[in-house]
Amino acid sequence: MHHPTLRAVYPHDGKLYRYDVTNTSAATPINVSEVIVADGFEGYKLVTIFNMTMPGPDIIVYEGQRLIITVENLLLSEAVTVHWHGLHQRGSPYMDGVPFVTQCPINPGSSFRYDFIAAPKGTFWYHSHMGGQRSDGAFGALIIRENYDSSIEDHIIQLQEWSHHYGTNLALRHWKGGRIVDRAFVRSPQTLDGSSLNFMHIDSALINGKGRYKSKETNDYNSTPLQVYNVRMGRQYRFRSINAGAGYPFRVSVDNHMLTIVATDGYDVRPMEYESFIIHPGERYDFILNASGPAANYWIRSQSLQVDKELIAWAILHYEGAPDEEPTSNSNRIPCTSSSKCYVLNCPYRYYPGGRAHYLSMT
Ligand SMILES: [Cu+2]
Repeated sequence: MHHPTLRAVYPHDGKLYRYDVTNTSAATPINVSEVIVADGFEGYKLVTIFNMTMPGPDIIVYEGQRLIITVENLLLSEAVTVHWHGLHQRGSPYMDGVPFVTQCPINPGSSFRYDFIAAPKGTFWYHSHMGGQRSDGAFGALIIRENYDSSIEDHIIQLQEWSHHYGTNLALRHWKGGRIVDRAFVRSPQTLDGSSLNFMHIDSALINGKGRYKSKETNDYNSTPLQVYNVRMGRQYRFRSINAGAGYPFRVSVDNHMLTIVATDGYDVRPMEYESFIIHPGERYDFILNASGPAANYWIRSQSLQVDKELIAWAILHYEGAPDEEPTSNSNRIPCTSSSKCYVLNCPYRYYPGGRAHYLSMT
C-alpha cells in the first residue's frame, strides 16, 4: 500500500499508519480514502482503476435518464473499453463496450464518449472489457433507480477477488495455458461438493475494495480498515450486491439478520427471506435488511465456496449508537442445523454439503 505523498503505509487495528510510525496510539491515522487499500498486503501491485479509486465511482441515476460518460485512457500501453454489465443497450448496441465487436478499443491517449439511456431499473455495474483489467480494479457500480422517490436507503456491496502478485492476465494465462507453472501441475481449488472451481489462485476477497488476508505464518487475519455500513435501529435498507469477480462464487450473509431478497440481475423477484445467498461472478442480488437490532456491530461475510482455503470478504454492519469497534465474535451467526433449517438462495448443490465447517471465525 502506498500513499501518494506519505509513501508506504501499514494497517493496524482497522486503521492505516505511516510506515515510520511505531507508537500508533500517539499518531493520527491516515485517511483511508487516500489509499488503494485492497487487503492490506504490504507489498506492491499494479492496479488498473477508474478515477483513482477501487472500485471506481458509483454511478447512480434514474431510469430513463440519458448517460453521457467520457472514458479517457491514461494507460501507457494498454487499450480499454467499458462494458455496462446487464444493460440491454436496445437502440444503442455500439455502446456495449465489447472491443473489436461493438467498437474499436480506446487506445492510450485517446478517449471515447459513451452515450445511452439508463434502462431498465436495477443493480448493474461497469467494467473494463479488455483482458483482465476488470479484476485488477477497473470496475464500479451502476445503479439505475426507479423513477420515484423511495424511502429505503441503498447500500452497495461490491465483491471482488484479490491476488497479491499476479495481474489477472497472467493468472488467466496459467489457467488457460495448460495448468502448469514451473513444471509443477497447478491444482485447482476444490468446492464443497468435491468439484474443481477454476485455476485462478487468489489470496483474499474484498468488499468495496477493502478486505483482509490470512497470514500463512500466523494463520491470523491482518487488521486492514473495512467497509462499514451504518444503519439505524428500526429502519429498512436495500443492499445491492454485485459479484465483480472473475471466477469465484461467494455465500453472503449478515450475522443475526435474515435477508429478504427482492431482485436479481435487474429484475424484481417475489420477496422471500433467506439466511444467505450465493452470488456468482457477474450476478447481482438486492436484499432488504431490517435493522431490528440489538444495536451492535455485526459481521457481513462473503465466503467463497472453496474449501482448501478459508477465503472470506468481511464488512461491518454498524448500528447508530453502538460502540465504534469491530464485531467481537461469531456467536451472533444464525445457526443452520437439521432442526433449525436455513434457506440459501441460488445454491448450486441440492443440499448444502456438510463435512468441513463452513463459516469459520474471525480471530
Ligand atoms: Cu460484465
